[in-house]
Amino acid sequence: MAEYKKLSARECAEAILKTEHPIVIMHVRPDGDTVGSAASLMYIFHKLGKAPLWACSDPLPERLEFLMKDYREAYRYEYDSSSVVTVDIPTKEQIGDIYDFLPSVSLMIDHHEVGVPFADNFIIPGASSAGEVVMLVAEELIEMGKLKLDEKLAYSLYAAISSDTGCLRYSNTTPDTLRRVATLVETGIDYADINHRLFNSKTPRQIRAEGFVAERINMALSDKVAYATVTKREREALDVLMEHFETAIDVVRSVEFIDIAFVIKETDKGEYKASLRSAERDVAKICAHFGGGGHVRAAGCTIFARSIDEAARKLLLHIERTYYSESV
Ligand SMILES: [Mn+2]
Repeated sequence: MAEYKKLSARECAEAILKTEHPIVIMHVRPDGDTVGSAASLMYIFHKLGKAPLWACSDPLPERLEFLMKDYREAYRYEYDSSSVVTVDIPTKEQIGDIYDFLPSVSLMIDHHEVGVPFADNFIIPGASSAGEVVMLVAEELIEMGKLKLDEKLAYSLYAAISSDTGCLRYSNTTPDTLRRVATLVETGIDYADINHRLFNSKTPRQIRAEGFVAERINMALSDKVAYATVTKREREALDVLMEHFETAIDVVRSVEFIDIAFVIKETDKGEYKASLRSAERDVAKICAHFGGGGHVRAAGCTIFARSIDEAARKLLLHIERTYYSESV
């Protein structure tokens, strides 16, 4: 097994200065953190006189396109001559289908607690967001006199941090996060507009997906768990895509007094993908049992089962065994 170097913020900044022809990679099913962080890196590379490109295995959701509009996506034929930098990606599987076409990864920047490094890396496990980790690197470049924090950089960094902290509401928001955000806000960014785009502004299909899930909330394990399931057929009947269900988990998690919320969706390939959230329990641990992962409070996994109901039963059973067995 190859040994990868753990870099300090300064070493990561130096690696970025040395990178020629960077291609910035976002994770599958891109969220606001990976896109905002990638946009920040694109901006940094531009300012350093490089000509960065970006790539992602999945299309960017419409609501996040505004973050990347000034930057160019790589064509496949450009991959080979590029240095690969990944952001917000804990394992190479999370790179998705394009992994096979990319040259070996030269640098990874991340914040996941659990992962399998696949390149020299700068990882701050438990940091609020990849955006905050990118900001640490930006701070080094600023100190080295190579970069200035201006409104445009602050805009995408703020978007990344705000996205993964649920608008600075979740427990991953530390005093340091807030101090960094204060620095970003001082540049004059319209943070209210960013938050509106990230959290309040939804497409009609996204709202339809949320409404569908809201009507199908089930309670289990003495009302400590709330969940909903969506089959491929139900999704098609609603004329919505997987990506439109991204925020549906927030509807389920808003049920009062619960410990854990989850949504299981059947993909086009007939796999059962679960998203879990909790304010109290370690759901990354639950997901790890099924070969998935994520964060303590927000994680996901794919459950092997013959039907979506069986997938839900398997997940409930494992949650029960892990957290509620004494009370049953
Ligand atoms: Mn993230």
